[in-house]
Amino acid sequence: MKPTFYITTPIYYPSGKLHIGNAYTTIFCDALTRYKKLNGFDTYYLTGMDEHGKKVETSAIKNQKSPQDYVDQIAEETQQLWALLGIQYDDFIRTTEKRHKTVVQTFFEKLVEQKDIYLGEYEGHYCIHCESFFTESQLLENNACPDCGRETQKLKEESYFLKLSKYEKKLADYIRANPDFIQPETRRNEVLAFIEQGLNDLSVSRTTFDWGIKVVSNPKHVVYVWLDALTNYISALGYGSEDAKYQKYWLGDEVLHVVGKDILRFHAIYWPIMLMALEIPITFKLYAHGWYLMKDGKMSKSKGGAIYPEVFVERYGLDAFRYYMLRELPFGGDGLFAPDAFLERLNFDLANDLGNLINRTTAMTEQYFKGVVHQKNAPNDFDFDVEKTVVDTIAQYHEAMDAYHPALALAATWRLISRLNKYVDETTPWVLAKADDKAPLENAMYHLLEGLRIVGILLKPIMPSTSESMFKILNVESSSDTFESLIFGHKGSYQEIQRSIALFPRLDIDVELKALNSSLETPPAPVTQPMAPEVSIDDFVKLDLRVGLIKACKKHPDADKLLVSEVDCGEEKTRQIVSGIAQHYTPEQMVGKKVIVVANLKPVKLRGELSEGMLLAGSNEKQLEVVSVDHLNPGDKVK
Ligand code: ME8
Repeated sequence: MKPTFYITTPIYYPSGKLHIGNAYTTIFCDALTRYKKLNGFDTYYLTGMDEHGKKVETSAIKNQKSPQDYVDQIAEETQQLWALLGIQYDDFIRTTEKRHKTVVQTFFEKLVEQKDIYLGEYEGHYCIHCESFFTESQLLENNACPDCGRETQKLKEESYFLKLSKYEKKLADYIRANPDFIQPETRRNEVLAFIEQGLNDLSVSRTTFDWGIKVVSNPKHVVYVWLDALTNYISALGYGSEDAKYQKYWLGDEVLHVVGKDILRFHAIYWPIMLMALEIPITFKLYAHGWYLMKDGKMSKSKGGAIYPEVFVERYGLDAFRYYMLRELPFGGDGLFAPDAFLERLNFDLANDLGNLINRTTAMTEQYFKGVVHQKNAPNDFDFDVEKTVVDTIAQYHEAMDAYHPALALAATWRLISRLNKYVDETTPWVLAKADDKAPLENAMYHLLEGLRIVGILLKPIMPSTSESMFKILNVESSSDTFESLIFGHKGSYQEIQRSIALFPRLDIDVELKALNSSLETPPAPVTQPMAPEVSIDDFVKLDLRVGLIKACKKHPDADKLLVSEVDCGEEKTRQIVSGIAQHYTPEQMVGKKVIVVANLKPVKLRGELSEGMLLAGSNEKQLEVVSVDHLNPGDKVK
């Protein structure tokens, strides 16, 4: 039976469009999954969305959508992005799915029953962005969040607590006894130091909003979004119901959670303690990677000002982007994502080193041997070193990939590529071609072709379509493109080599930099902007649009961005409509306006206030304007 490998990304918040930082984690996991598969593992790759919590609710309101519609849209866009990036995941879990909610509710009740979760009261500063409470002493100046620097809100609420303190010693012992549980080691030390300061019990429910999973025995509480989210790693495997996947993969051979350094504590402390309390085996290892930074600092989904993958993939191809992403970030550390460095890597590593080697080798094979080359016993002084470099590279590559370190695996592969380029200069095939005896020339060409075949195999997990093109050009049959065939000399001869088209054309850096900078400066389209799919007139007439007169308007008691209006739509009673326009209009400016109302929209509660319809408004990056009319009367139909 094949050994199993279960790998997970964090589940992403749909608080905005996903950027290259999120793409990094997902490509990283994709490359490791492909590697393990090629290495004979039965793999299972899970990713998904973390769809509950105040932050998501706030983003939905900003986009004038119900939370469910909003998360549905982002989940779809995210899956489109993963398709664009060639991500081969096996499951995409969304925390709003029933299969997930049931498991979270069962866990919560079990922990309440066994008194690992108890009811108390919480007073503290809450950061909506990080979905975390902080004590006064943890805050930065002006009550700012110590993790993200945003303003926190003071909250006091009844809350359930998870008894972290009860498990703190057991967890520290576990981490010490399992040195490879948290990687890299610096992160492990950070976690141990944090535990040694003593763990406060964790507030694990909220009563101030309701976009979350309800606590069954006390439904005015929703489960804290992190407790909810962490459970995805086993709810997706059918834990507690049809659990064949749980048995196979969670209790299997290798389980890896890949996370960014900012969410280490949640995965290294809360998650294992939850599992300990639930008596579920801790089978996973945790790898915390660093961050891609921009020249002016951190990237943020909700604040905007991030870099998005689409520009790079569309202009330079997917493999160039995957290569850069996995090559540039050091193990566990941060790295800079800079367009000029990206372009230089494309020119040096891909066009010069790899592209040139392929072009030179195939052109010479065609010119000297009409595309047919056999292994020849006509050694030269440089063969041994090339063959040794192949063996060393393969070993270093496996070692690096097994240690979850694709950047090192790529560095090793590029050492082989450089060695092969040097071999061309050393053997000077164009000089050998002048001799009558063609065996030494054929031997040199064979070394280059075999070297390229090996490079093609090593690139499979990271640059899958490049290796596919290389195999087409070199006419490598499928039995010679596997990990088992990573042996110099495995393929005895080459036939019908195609002269390659340039896989990675050399770029004019100045021209590209200008083009890139201008497309990066264009702010990304807000999620509501792309043109929606075509609808028929039958769909359109389903909307009942009416003129509404704003009779009264006030600020929402619990949300700075919302106004609550009383609107006369020509009916017996006025309607209450909540709109996300408070940053653009005062309540006084709204009263007396005749607006356009979507009158047959299903009522929803927005932060506890009923909203029976929606006002039409147009907006761009800078402003928002409510659509209004002058001469029509309340209740008039708009078509
Ligand atoms: O944290 N470079 O979701 P999220 C590299 N929902 N990685 C980055 C990055 C950057 N610039 N910016 C963000 C959450 N990330 C939770 C997870 S899991 C049970 C719940 C990484 O969408 C970040 O480190 O805010 C994290 O690992 C991931 O993107 C998701 O972030």
